[in-house]
Amino acid sequence: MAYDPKTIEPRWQAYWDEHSTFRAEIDPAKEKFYVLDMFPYPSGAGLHVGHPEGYTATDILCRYKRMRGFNVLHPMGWDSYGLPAERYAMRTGVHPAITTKRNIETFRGQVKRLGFSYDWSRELATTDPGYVRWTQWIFLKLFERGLAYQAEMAVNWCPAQNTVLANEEVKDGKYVETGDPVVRRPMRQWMLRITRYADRLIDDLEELGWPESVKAMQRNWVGRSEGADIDLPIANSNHSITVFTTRPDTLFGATFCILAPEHELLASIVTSDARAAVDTYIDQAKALDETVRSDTGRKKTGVFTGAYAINPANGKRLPVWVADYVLSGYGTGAIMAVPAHDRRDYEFAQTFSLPIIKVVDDGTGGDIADAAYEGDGPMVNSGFLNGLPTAQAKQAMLQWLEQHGAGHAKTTYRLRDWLFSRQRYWGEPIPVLHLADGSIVPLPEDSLPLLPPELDDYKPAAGGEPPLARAVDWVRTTVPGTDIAAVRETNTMPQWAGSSWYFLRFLDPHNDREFVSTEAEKYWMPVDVYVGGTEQTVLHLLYARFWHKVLYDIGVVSTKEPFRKLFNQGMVLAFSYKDASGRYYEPDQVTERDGKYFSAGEELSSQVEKMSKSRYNVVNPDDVVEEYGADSLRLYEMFMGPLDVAKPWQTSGLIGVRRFLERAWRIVCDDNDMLHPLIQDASSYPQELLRLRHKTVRAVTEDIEGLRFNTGIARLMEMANVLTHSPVRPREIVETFVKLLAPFAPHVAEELWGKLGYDGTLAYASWPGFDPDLCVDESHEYVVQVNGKVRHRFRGETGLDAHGLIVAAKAEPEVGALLKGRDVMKEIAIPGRLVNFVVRE
Ligand code: ANZ
Repeated sequence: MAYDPKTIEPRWQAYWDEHSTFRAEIDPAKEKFYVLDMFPYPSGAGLHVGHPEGYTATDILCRYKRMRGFNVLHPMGWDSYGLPAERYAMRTGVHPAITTKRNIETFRGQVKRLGFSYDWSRELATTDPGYVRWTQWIFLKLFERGLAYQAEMAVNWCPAQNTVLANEEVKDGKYVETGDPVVRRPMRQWMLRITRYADRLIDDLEELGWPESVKAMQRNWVGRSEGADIDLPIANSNHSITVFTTRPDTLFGATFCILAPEHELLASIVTSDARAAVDTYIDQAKALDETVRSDTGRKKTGVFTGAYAINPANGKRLPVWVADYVLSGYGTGAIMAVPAHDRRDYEFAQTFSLPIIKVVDDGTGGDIADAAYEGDGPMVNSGFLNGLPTAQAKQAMLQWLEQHGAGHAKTTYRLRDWLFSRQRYWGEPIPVLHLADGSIVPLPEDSLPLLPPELDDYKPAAGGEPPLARAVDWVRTTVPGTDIAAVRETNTMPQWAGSSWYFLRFLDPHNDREFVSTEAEKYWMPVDVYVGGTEQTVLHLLYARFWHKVLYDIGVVSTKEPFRKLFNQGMVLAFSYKDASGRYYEPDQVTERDGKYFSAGEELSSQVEKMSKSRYNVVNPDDVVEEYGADSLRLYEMFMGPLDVAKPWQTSGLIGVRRFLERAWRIVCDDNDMLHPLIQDASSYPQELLRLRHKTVRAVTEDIEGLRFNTGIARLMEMANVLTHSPVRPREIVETFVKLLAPFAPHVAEELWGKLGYDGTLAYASWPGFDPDLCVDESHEYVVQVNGKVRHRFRGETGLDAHGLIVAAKAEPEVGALLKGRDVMKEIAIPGRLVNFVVRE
């Protein structure tokens, strides 16, 4: 008989279930705390040890907060629309709803076996009809407000998958999931006007407790640039080109202009001599991907159009070129080139021997630029701007442009509207009807949800017709309440839709009148802590914040931002083994000798990589639970290292945490699993133990608050070691230890709580406090002298160094009074003994 997770863990999980221990109810008398995990896509592969990393972290925080008296909301659900279920259906004919249901059951079972304190009464899946209804409702609200519209768009079309892809699904001209080539092609699409929220998506980041790096990624994605649109007339024509620049101050330094190859004015301004060369160039450029075109390392190419633009500031003629590094989708698709102060323009000018005129003083003197100087400085060679610093020169030029009708201030964004339609089966149908006259009728709210129709064949049709178009009887319908013929929209929403608002549905998951009650929303929002991986979070956060702001504008949510604090967990990696040819080996084919790895005599290299089936390095949490128990898995997930860094899984580490739990068990129970004799009388505790108790409580409390779980566990291990070897076991200290352990390893803690004589769960037992005076190590008496005379004595931490001792002495109010208004010339500290302040007499 001893610590036996196999019997305790299922028992406590059943207890929590039966007693709804973690059910959260609105309670205005209590302070709320909403902790959210990024909910998983329930893939066929099941849970991966990466998932419980974040889930354990949030669970520790939740269990701790409950013990501190907070009303904690901690829900879990499933992001269950998505392409893998649809692909599986194409291969096997099994309906995605069936696969999804099966996968959710697997996931739920796996998650439950880890003992997380979720309020399972709030479980939801984005594919639930009751959920789809409100996702579609949000779409109707977007449509009503003009935030959803149709457009003929050049889209990323993947011929192999017969589908359109979002920009973020395409990298280097390939579909990131499959590697299939992607081409550009115009098609009718649904778009969401996220660009209208660009400023708020940047400005409202200010108030958030997010990692600076994540905020920076949000800012970059929106990409706000403040500058000007400037009009340059084309010589001998009545055309003019408008350029966008962030540096209107440098207008006097413009020596040529460039149009993007797609620019519509090209056809009208190119001279007949230049036409052939320009056309050839345009054809070449069209074949190139934008990421290639904007690669700064690429050699600059371009062709002169034969046309000249007039610089409005000084009347100079600027040759107009066409070059592919100017993109058609950004700004106006045309630039004024200032080679002295823009690196790309500099290279271009060098390549084609175009003039370079310095207009910002870089402080080196001289007029020749050997490289583009992109910094600020006083203006030179710039007429009325001369001598002005950059910021003022920008203002002065803007004013001049407006007065002369030659331009105006302009803010440009990198953000594009959100391409919101997909030609897929397993997604929320877009809830609108098309009439014969081309008009669009939104479905009435009370007809929602509109679920995808039954189909036998889920493949998109060639040419991009969505699979839903095959359900002819479903497509052909009438406008509800009338006999006007209509056809349904056959595009579906992207997977991002369901995950853009699930944190709101968790607040009131069974409400069938409104998507969240005002009472629940007001009480629970915002999410206090949101934890998830870094992959794909830039867009998820952007989309969720956008929808949230729209909902805020319609008055159904009361906070501008949904997630107050955000934390990204690092990836769980694993060792893999491969031979010189790159072939991977399963771990049980590998043997280790002297730190080297072999398989059948051949030496293998070992590396730490992302887990994947093909590398044979995936760890299944079920196996770990089976062998070591859920509490060990939880502890190990947290003990591997700081939460936010990537770290390799090492099964040997599990043995260590399992031993720690056995030791914890033995602190409370004897060999017969009976409670050890504990001493009750606090006055007979050894001081050392008492101090250890207070120090550990403080450290563990601070570590949990700061999400530094690895160091918190290390403190618990130290405490366990001392208690194990201690000849006496004071009850209060042992109970404190069990409480501190509870958030990390809840099953064993519950069991030990019972052994200590308590009934029921310790989930709401009060978190132990600490006395700061007892958190210092053994204290020691120090002497304070002023000019060599003893003036004060105080108790401080043992072993302070000279600096620490001076700081501690000055912190004494009496010392403050002694030194007040006096000129301290020297501070002399003798560690272990005294501080002498030498003051002017
Ligand atoms: C003149 C100039 C002078 C510029 C100078 C920069 C430095 P961000 O900050 O990324 O918004 N630009 C404008 N439209 C472009 C397009 N469609 N394709 C490629 N480049 C474009 O960059 C704005 C700057 O990028 C603009 O300011 C313009 O070059 C260029 F000393 O205009 B600048």
